[in-house]
Amino acid sequence: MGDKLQIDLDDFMTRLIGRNPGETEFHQAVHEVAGTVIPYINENPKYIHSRILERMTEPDRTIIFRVCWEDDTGRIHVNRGYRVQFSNAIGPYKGGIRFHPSVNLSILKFLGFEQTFKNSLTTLPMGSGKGGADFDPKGKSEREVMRFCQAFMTELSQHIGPNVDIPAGDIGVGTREISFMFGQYKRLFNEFTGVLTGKALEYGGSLIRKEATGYGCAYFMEEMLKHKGGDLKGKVCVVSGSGNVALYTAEKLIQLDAKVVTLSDSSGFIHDPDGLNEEKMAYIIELKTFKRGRISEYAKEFKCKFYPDKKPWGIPCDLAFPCATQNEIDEKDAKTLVKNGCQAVAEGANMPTLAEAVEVFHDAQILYAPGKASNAGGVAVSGMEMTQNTMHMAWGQEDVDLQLRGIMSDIHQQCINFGAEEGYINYVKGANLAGFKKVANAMLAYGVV
Ligand code: NDP
Ligand code: 2IT
Repeated sequence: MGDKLQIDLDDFMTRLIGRNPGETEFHQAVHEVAGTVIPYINENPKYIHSRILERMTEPDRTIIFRVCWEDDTGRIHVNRGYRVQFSNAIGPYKGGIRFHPSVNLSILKFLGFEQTFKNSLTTLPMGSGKGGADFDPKGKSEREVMRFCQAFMTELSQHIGPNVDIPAGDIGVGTREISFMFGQYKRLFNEFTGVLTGKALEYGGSLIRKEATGYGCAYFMEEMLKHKGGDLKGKVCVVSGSGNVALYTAEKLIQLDAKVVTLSDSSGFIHDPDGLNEEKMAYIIELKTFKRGRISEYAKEFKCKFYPDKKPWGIPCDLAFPCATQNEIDEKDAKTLVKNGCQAVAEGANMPTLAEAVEVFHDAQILYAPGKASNAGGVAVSGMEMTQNTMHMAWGQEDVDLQLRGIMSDIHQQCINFGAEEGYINYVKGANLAGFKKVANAMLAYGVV
């Protein structure tokens, strides 16, 4: 064998960066996981000899394709489509599709890699994947979005299937886009199967899937506070984003008697010191989901302040919920949050907190839940959607919500089991180790494949 009996983090990262030049988001995601699992691997040499970490950081396969479509004026556009099938060690590839101009291979590899651990934590049998395109649905007509989705699915359909790879939504991909893609898959294959999740209720979607990531995020925060003897009642919450995850995080927080005072989009944030309520939520859900408007319109409607081109982390709060995108909390933001008395952070987005900012939270010993734990509710209910599709039946709302709560509580327990330190729960370490162990053991069982 001739291998050294220990893995060194710097050495491992140097080799990973050499093999994947320029993929900075992917490096960032791997570094976070490697930093916590390498000490564990070094205590368990079976994982070293079998090169588990090297294998886990190399996707099973990456598919990159051209997507050609015509806009309403007849102009032809060319976008780049991707599907990164990361790991099917514990189940078929599973993960979202992102349509955003910033999409590139690095971003999709970081998301696919994170998904491996997240899906493992859900307790359900799901492998990991992520896909998308550098297409911007913003400002496009319905028919343009439809034509793009059809063109995208025409190629993607060759590589997915209900037992192979089951995509879902992510940034820029909601029920509308999933519907167009499902329709195209059905047309191409003459098959009605659960090949996508996040479908509308009329054709095989699950109740609570739309709400699941946000609700799960609020439930996870509740679990963290409960473990320390606290609760959500009256807590001032700062939420970023105003998409699928942010809106339903806010909705559940309000239902659980917390006070949500901010939301944002890529043009800035609103601060509503009185807090959002049911009526304001109904307005903003309509504005964002159906009218596809801007968050600044909320400020006009409810006469509160809009801060253009700013992030909400300077607003004093008890709890923070980054729910927009990656790397939205830097070191300075983290210091501001801590200085202003923030007690806990639960990530609705994937990797919204830079490594230096995570260190600030850990140094201040505030509760900090990484997205792979706190936003796993979305993919968990996707897993339930797959089960319902296979059984040709639909579960009721309470049933799905109860299962979602149970899974979030289970993930929290796994974080405690693997992340408890002297007087502090290190949720990053807990989530990474618990997620790693299940996948690694499955890989060991398969031998060298
Ligand atoms: P949506 O497209 O529904 O909403 C995204 C929100 O984030 C919008 O308010 C958008 O503003 C804002 N945003 C996006 N990119 C940027 C940016 N570069 N800078 C500032 N704001 C930005 O996406 P989701 O709510 O589905 O996803 C949000 C996050 O949650 C992502 O990190 C995603 O990976 C993660 N996630 C999603 C899950 C799901 O089930 N959908 C599950 C688990 C995690 P604007 O409209 O102006 O672009
Ligand atoms: O990041 C994520 O977990 C998602 N975008 C949801 C994936 C899914 O398959 O439901």
